[in-house]
Amino acid sequence: MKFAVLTLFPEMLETIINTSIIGRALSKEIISCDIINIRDYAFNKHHKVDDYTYGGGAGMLMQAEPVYQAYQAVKEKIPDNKRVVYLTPCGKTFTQKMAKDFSKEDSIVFLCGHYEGIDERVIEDIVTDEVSIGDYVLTGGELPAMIMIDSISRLIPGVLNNDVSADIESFSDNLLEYPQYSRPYQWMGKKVPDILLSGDHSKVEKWRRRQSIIRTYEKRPDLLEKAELTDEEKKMLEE
Ligand code: 6GU
Repeated sequence: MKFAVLTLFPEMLETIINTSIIGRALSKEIISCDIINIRDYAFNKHHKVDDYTYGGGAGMLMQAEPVYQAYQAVKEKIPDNKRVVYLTPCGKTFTQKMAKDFSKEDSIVFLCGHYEGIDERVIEDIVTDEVSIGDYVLTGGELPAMIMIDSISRLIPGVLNNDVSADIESFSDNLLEYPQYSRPYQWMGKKVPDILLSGDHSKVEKWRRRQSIIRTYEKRPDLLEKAELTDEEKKMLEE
């Protein structure tokens, strides 16, 4: 997977590319991440990238031309790129299903807006997907881009240590993950549920599934509507 990020604040992206699992995936070259400073493509005297909005109103807008030129530079490096994601509160809310779909692409370009946004004409010209990460307002698209890179990367084979775990966790089946325990067996007077020590793998799996369903019912009942439950499991919740 090749990621590219068009931004006015390239230093914001450093935390994700230098750290932990994503940093390791980059050094293993399973993924790559090219950070492009849009200001480097403002070919005017003061590298100006923003201006007032036509029609008036508070704040500055990112101008079309530097964004367009920055994207042309990306296209030279990734000529077959198909997805340009503009991070905006006006976009479709990001979900695990979207992360899974994006993880099948060969490359994704992220466009991060700042100030009051970006001139609509360049959005119409280059953007294929508008994505939001939730119903609240941030100062720019960099954190949302990092969130998308993180959640997409962990679905790419080889990024996580164990290939199986990416898909069995919360949300892939619209259920929250079951509780987990490590040593010691007893901590602050609380013991690990005995079934987890029984060595009976099928009993453990049944217990975990039940815990997932109960948790989802208690913490995120909205998710349960989309979960596929057996008749027996539905009956359990009615009791
Ligand atoms: Cl993608 N951008 C900004 N600026 N704010 C947001 C967002 C994106 N998603 C939620 N809030």
